[in-house]
Amino acid sequence: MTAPSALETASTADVPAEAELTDGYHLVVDALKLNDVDTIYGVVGIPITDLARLAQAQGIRYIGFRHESNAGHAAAAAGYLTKRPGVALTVSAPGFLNGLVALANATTNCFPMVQISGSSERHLVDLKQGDYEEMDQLAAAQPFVKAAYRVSRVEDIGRGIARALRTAISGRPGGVYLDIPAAVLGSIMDAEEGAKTLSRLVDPAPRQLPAPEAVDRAIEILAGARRPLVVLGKGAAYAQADERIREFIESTGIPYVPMSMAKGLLPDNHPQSAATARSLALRKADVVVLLGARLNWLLNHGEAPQWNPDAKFIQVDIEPKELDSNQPIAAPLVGDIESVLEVLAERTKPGQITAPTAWREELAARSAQNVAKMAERLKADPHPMQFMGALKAVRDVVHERPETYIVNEGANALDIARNVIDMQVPRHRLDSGTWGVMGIGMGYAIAAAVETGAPVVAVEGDSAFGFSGMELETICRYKLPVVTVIMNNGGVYRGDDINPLETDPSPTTLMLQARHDLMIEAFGGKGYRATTPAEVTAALTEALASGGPALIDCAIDPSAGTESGHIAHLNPKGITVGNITPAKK
Ligand code: ADP
Ligand code: TZD
Ligand code: MG
Repeated sequence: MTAPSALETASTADVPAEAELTDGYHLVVDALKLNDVDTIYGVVGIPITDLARLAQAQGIRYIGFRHESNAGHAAAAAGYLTKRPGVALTVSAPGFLNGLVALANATTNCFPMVQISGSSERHLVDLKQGDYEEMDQLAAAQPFVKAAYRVSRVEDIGRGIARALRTAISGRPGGVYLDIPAAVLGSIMDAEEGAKTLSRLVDPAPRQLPAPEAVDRAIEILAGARRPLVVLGKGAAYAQADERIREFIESTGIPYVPMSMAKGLLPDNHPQSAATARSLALRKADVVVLLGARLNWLLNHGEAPQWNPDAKFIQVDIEPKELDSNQPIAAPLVGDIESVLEVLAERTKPGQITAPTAWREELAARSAQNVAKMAERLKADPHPMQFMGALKAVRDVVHERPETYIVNEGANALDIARNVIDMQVPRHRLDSGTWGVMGIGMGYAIAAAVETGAPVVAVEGDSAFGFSGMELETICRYKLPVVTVIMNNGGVYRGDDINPLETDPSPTTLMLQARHDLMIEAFGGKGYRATTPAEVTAALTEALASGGPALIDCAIDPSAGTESGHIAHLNPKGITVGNITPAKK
């Protein structure tokens, strides 16, 4: 006997025979449309295949992936780029779990995202009777997300979706899990009654204004600063308060340091950017304004010696719990960045906050020195090709096309690209983020292309690329303008590590001779192999001009790169074991 399908088990008992009917599938799609969800990223299977079909038939764009993590990462990036929750759709148990990595990562990055997953029969799951893809998904999701909800009755679908979207987008954005059991999708109800259960969110992410006295406290501290500094984080980019931020920075003259995804909020060549004098700026600043940036590991927790131990922090954040997490916050400003800066501008007297010239000049002088040093390094063109040479070529090509989105992951491939490739417009750089996660590459690239229609260049370490490489097929299937550029140094960090026993390749070794360019050709995309910066330039120029899917495999010196890139200090020390050959420095 085969198991009854969700539709066969659907209850129609309460519905009069002549009434027009609807079902859970339709109500989910209607609720999403009513709330302006126009794209779903997912992988189909029982019990959500018909949900994806119906969504597509009703005009929601459905992007089908090869693995749920990548679909989830795409939804997260869509949320970040559009300031509306990205939606991922997964099947029960394993599909759900594959997607959960991305949902947890979205939560960590404060990106608004909803993962909707089908789930198995509740009564079988709860008694652990061994259903197909059995799992208590609601409980499993709970520790990793901003919130997790389950819809248990067809008449609650509208409420469940509204609640999930609202939770993802309001306050500090994050990942929300919404569990919809198969039986609920297959349940039937009167169409008119069903329509009444749906609602459109009013003001999904309300503005949050700071208290005037909190703003005055911050103004007073800033007015007395001798070496003020602003740190722009990805929360500032997400806030889409670009004009306000520019006005605040430029009217006060305060130097700023952008975190990686805040690059481009103001163009990287802005005279007040202290990105190229970062260590000096952090070490000496006496008053620091954190604008949508957490004092986490990426900012050394605000601790000496990287920071001035006497620095006072002013933190602008929408999440009150964030304050004092690492350092005492002298002036907490809880609210959304747009509103906080608006009130701050209103309450600041003309000329009250001005960055002293001596400080600006000190940073500018250091910047000039560092830029000159970098220019020297970029000029060198050794063979075999180094990261710098390949990435300078990428930089120069995309500089001509500032509308290009940059996606970036890897270790050295990430750290060096972040420094070399300057950004000119806000929210055009997407990277490994707060967790430093590998695997976001193709998902983020697909979302950037789908959501904006603009060209995307994904700069990938060869290891990093492997986590989502099969999505090249997705990129080709949807004919997306994504050019993947692989920094192929034949390994995790480096390609020249040795296993002293000479039995197997070392733990960090990958195939240096791998031809990633041939992979994309299998799906009809255009592959290039580049062994010199000039070849990178030619390939990328041609690929971007074509507007179609392409991949450039860059042959990088296997001895280029350092273990763990710029975060080697995070490796636990232990005792150095003499007979193990570490990666050469
Ligand atoms: P980065 O990694 O770039 O330093 P983080 O992800 O650590 O940035 O910090 C982003 C911060 O921005 C989070 O603490 C989040 O609560 C906050 N945030 C997100 N959106 C807003 C907003 N609209 N207004 C104020 N703060 C925001
Ligand atoms: N798994 C996941 C999901 N995230 C991770 N960050 C890692 C593993 C560990 N890891 C890093 O932190 S960077 C990296 C791994 C596997 C890959 C580095 O190699 P690469 O870059 O080829 O991508 P470079 O240019 O060779 O340094
Ligand atoms: Mg590598």
